Amino acid sequence: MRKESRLVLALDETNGEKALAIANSVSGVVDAIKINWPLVLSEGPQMITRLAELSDVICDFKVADIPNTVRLIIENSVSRGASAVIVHAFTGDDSLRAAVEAADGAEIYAVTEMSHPGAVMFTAKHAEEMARLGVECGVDGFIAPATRPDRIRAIRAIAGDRKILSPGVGAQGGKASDAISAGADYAIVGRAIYGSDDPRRSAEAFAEDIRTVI
Ligand code: NUP
Repeated sequence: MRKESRLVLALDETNGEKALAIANSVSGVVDAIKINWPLVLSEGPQMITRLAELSDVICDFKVADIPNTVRLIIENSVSRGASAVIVHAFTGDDSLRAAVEAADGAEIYAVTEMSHPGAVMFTAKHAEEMARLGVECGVDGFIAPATRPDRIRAIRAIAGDRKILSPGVGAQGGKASDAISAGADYAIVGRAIYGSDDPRRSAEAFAEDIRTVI
C-alpha cells in the first residue's frame, strides 16, 4: 500500500455512480480506499474490482467467524482485487491464522478495539491481549481508534513495525494529525470526505493536517 498522504478514504457512499465519482476525484490524494458492507450490499462485490482499478482497496468486512468461513471470505475478497481485508481479532488464534494463510499476498488488519463509545464495554478491555495475539498470528497490522489516541499509543507499543490504521477522524470527533502523532501510519476518514460538498478539497485538507506532523 502506498504511504504518501497517509490518508485512507472510507467510501461508505451507497450510490455506486457517486462512489466511483468520489473515488476518481480523490484517487491522487488518498493512499487507499476502504469499502464496507454499505457499498458492497447496495452495489455488489464487483465494486471491489472496479475501485481496485483506481486505488488499493481495503475490504472492511470485519470478518468474525470460524476459520473455514474466514478463509472463504478472504479468498473471495482477494480474488476480486482487494489489497487488504479487515478482520476482528476477538475470534482467537485459529481464525486469525486462517485469515493470514488465506490472504495470499494481500494484507490482513485486525480490529482490537473499535472507535465508537460502546467499544469500551467489552473489546477495549482485551485490546492489548488481542494485539499480542495478532502479532503472534502474523497479521500485517491493526485498526486502532483515532477517537482515543492514547489507545493508539498502547497498540503501537505492541505492534512493532506492523501498520496501524486509525478510523474515527472527522465525523466521530478524532483528529487525523493526533492519530498519526500517536503512532498511526494512516488515518481513515469517511463522511467528512465523501459527505462533503467538495470531497477532493476535503481530502486535501486532511492530508495537509497530517503533513504538519510527519
Ligand atoms: O473501530 C472502527 N471504527 C470505524 O469507524 C473500525 C472501523 N472499521 N471503522 C470504519 O471506519 C467504519 O465502519 C466506517 O466505515 C469508517 C469510519 O467512517 P466515518 O466515521 O469517518 O464516516
